[in-house]
Amino acid sequence: MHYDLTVIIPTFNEEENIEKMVVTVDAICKAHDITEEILVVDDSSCDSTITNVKKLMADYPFLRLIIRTRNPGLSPSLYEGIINAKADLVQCIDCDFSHPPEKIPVFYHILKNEGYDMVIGSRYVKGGEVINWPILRMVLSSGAALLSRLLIPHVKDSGSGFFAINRHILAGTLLSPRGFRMGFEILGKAHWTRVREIPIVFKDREFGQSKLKGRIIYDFLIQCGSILHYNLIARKSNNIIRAWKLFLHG
Ligand SMILES: Nc1nc2c(ncn2[C@@H]2O[C@H](COP(=O)(O)OP(=O)(O)OP(=O)(O)O)[C@@H](O)[C@H]2O)c(=O)[nH]1
Ligand SMILES: [Mg+2]
Repeated sequence: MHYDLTVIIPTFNEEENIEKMVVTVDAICKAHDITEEILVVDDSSCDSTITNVKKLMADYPFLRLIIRTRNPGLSPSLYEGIINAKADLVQCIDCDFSHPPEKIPVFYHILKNEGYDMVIGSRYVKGGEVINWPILRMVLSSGAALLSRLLIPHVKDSGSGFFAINRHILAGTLLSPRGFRMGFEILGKAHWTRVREIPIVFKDREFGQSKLKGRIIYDFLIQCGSILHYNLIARKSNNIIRAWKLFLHG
């Protein structure tokens, strides 16, 4: 079976959202003639997320489930999903409707028809917005975005979990995913040439609990160190220099 796109949905205890998310993603892809695979990557949820996905699989044969038992975490889950995707073009989207699924065809069109390697749903470009976020979340996210821009300055929202890539950019890379910022890991280490940000309106989750923990700040700082090391000491990539050139010269 040929798939145009693999949509990866990472889950941990998303019983209130998963069914609606799968149905919504499928309806949007069908309406735009995109033959999609939906890949749920679950970190051994203890609610009924896994049961709900298994039930849905009877009606959605293109729905797959990976149940992880080791190395839990959002970025490691997304990486496992990307490696196991059946399509070359891959879309990552949170399960809690913070990311607008109706934008998926826009990401797909830009990757497929405009030759970009990576498309990022950005809260921090013109037209992008965050709705209903507690002030602390806003401060932490903006701080991380600023720090990320010291390394990858031409991208404003490298921490967005709503992104799509052409998997060819991962060939020959050695990623070490941790924390919540998988897109930043790809920007720091993979072989991208053309990256585009499109504005999104990010809404706080309505159902279910946040999985964000204080450790995420520690993970982010280690990730910055890892990207710096990969580029400047191990010299396995020159993405930081390329990103600065793009930022300074357009
Ligand atoms: N597989 C897996 N998925 C996770 C993990 N942590 C979070 N997720 C999923 O990743 C997505 C984003 O997690 P959220 O808890 O919504 O994180 P957030 O959007 O930064 O925070 P809130 O929206 O405020 O809850 C959701 O689909 C979660 O179910 C994890 O450890 N493993
Ligand atoms: Mg969320």
